[in-house]
Amino acid sequence: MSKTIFVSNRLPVTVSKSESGLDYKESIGGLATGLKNYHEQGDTIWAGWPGVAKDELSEEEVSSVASTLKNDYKCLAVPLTSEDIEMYYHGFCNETIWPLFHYFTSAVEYRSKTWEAYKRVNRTFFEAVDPLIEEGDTIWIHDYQLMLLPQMIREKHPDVKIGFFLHIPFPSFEIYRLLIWRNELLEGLLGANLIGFHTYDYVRHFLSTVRRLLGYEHNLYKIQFETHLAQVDAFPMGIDYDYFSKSPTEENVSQESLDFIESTKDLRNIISVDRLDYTKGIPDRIKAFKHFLAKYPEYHEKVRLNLIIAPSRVGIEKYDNLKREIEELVSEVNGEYGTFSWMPVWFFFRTVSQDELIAFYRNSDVLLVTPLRDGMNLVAKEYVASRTDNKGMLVMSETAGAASELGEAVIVNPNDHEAIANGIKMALEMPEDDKMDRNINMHRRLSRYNVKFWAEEFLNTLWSAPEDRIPTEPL
Ligand code: ADQ
Repeated sequence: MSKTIFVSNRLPVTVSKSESGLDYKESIGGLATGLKNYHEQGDTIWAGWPGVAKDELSEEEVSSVASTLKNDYKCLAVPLTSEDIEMYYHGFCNETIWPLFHYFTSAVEYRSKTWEAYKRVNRTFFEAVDPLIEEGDTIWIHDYQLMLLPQMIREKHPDVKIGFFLHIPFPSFEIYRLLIWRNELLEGLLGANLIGFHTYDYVRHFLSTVRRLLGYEHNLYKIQFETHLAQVDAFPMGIDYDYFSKSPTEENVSQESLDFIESTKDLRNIISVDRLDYTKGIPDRIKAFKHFLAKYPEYHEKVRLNLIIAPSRVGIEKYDNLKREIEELVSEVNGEYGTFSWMPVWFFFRTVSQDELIAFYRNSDVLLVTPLRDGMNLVAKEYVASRTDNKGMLVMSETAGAASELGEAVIVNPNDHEAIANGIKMALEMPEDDKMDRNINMHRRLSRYNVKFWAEEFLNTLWSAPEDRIPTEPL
């Protein structure tokens, strides 16, 4: 019987090693939730790196991790060394692809050593999944860490269905062309039968890049590549709407959070939730909030910005510097505008549970999410879904993929502090019936196009993707 193999850099479960032994923690978050149903019920296996380097484990531990993941989680551990993680993940993935695809061209490092590591680790993933692949199987590969894998699999297994989904933006041709290894990555992707992006803009960018760099035209989003057709389309990722729109059970929310929420009841609350990343536009957001306080003094002592930022890529200089910059900006605003009884910005540097997040979302009048670039941005969708009373308002930047689906939000340019300040005011002062209308429309869309819909749409399209040549004259 045919099976489905999911492949992503990380598994839906993270293994860590402490003095008390090996610990297994299930990941929450979009991808794990979206594929959960398929993974639990179907004939599936999920391949990825378990989160702990091979050389940090004894031989016994390596085999114990492999068998626990296989038997208890239906996962295949792809063993990576600390050197792999350093050169491939921290190196090529996060110093080259991540900044380039988010339009941070001056931050991009072009190092042939990390490129070699990227190729080597994609090959390691191939060697790990290769023995599992049988005729009739489906393979769904995720994200920018594994862009060479589709073609590697295609070469050895020309008849299996291969899907690829990119979770980050695909940049315009003028940006993408800067990459030294641009053709290799495109050819790697074109090994897939179906290549999915969050938005039609990314689809357009990809198609025009393929045409201009490789000379392949598309016919109705289908590209004839070597002996197969690669279909390209947009699949905007949704959220687990039912989860976010249900009431959190009080026992899942810590007393500390409940007390904090209670203490802000008399204020208008603005919330921001992000992973620490320079693409998320956090410093500009704080500066814009400062501008809001300068421009609208009637809001002094009445409003608060709560920043909840999850630690990410810890120990990397750029990220450590960003944290420091945020801390300095927060104290600057608080020093300048705070009073003995009011602190305008609260900064929490931690990951909170999903139920706590829902409790924070529900207590907030505004979600301020202003990434400079973001493939989608699920936080925006989670906030709207959580405020089932339709009394919140989303202020979001136009450069997040989610902006093309949530047009009823207050949409701003994330570099324009004046526009963000005015957007905050507009959201805080929006008449209730206007807010209600906008939110109802967004709820309708989010509940229908949820994460399960996303996964089903992608897989159904992959299963029905045509395999043969396009039956037309050459273009
Ligand atoms: P991310 O860059 O991680 O994802 P996002 O889509 O916002 O960005 O997802 C973040 C997830 O982490 C959300 O589910 C959010 O609730 C959670 N989260 C963030 N901060 C948190 C905190 N402090 N505590 C707890 N949870 C927190 C990448 C791309 C995005 C794309 C997704 C999915 O960069 O553009 O939307 O993949 O494809």
